[in-house]
Amino acid sequence: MRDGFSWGVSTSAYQVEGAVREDGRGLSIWDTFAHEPDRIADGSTGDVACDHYHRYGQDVALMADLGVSAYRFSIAWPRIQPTGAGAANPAGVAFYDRLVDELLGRGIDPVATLFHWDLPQDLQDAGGWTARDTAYRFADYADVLGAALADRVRLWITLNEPVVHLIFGHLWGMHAPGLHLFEDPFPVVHHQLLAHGLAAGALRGHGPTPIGIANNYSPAWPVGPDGRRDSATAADRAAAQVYATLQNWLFTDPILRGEYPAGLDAFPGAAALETLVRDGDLAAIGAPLDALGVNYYNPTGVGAPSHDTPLPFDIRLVEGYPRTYFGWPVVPDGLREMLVSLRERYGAALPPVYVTESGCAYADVPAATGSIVDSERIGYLDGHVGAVRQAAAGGVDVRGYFVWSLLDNFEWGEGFTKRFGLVHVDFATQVRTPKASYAWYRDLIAADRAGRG
Ligand code: IFM
Repeated sequence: MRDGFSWGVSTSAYQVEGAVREDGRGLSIWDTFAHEPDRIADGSTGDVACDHYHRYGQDVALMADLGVSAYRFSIAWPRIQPTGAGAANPAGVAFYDRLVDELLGRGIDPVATLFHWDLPQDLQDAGGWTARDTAYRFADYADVLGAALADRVRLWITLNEPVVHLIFGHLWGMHAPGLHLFEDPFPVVHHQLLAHGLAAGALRGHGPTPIGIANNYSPAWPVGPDGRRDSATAADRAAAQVYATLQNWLFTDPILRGEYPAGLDAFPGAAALETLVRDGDLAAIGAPLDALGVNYYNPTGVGAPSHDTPLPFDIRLVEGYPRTYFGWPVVPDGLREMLVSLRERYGAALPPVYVTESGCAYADVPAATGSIVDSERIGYLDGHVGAVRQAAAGGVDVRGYFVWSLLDNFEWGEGFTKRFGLVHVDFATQVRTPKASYAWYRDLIAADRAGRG
């Protein structure tokens, strides 16, 4: 990445690309899942999404006008290897070649995520992340990408939010692949981590491009049944610690400390790690990393389990804060708190941090004039940029901030009902309309650049 602070925007392949049956792309678990009845709130799929596959030139122009210095996108594994193994599909690689060249031509650093949840369906049919072989397949895929793009990508992100893929995809079944592995989740944990480690090793063979991983981090706040912190009991506080272990440390300790966190015996199936972890795994997973991606949206309210649940905690709504259209509490200081917690836990082992996702969903209904005045989003982003500045002033080495998202897009199980973009997308016409927050972010970036001289 270039020197100085990176201002960016983020998207992911299945959420924006569309063109799911073009140029030899194979099926992913999200193609399968979204086409099943009752999986997606509005019955939509990512078949077309924002049609970014065809309109990427227009979208990069929007980024250039915004003034961002970096764009974080993800690569659809089934475009590169339609079945998740074997030779690269040249037409799939060519799309990312074109995208990367377009970005560089506009002075924007390409930040490429290798996996943002769209596993090739054939790999899922062979066990998906429950199978150790998927980690080896991922390393081969990384090797293909390294050979094709390492000369131009400025930062690699191996996995996006493995903890969300675990919880939503493999425990609660609300995301693809729709599983409920409450009794035996640790193969999905360890094989994702191993995939990260092996892929990082493969990418290193293609040159010095920095490598990181992005997780979803959230301060675990003990709250009582009324959602208030001051009514939390000792049992709620203990449950919050267990939750923090799952959400924040499970996928980070092995990478930055070379070991799994203490306290995993609170979770069913943790004993399986004894056989899952083979010689050399932790060394591969814990190899030095160049960057940590922090995706932050809100703190999580946690209480002691109050009903029959396979998990050792209850998730509770945090009360006392405004909420986004998603119902998530707006707590900018939670981002500062999380960044400081990471620095305190990992000390010198914490690599430079990039806030790789920060954003919010609001209704964003266009006015009669067509304009979209998303003042709440501006307030949200302003608060979170402020939190980053405070964390940096407090000594956390934060090198970038990426808004989720450039465009309104396919929000997984919520379909198109939740809009996160700085740019409004009319999904019937594909017309893009920058919102007021786009102009606000453009001005912020310009002012920051001017200030830095
Ligand atoms: O849209 C998602 C993204 O894919 C991963 N992080 C959270 C975002 C908002 O839910």
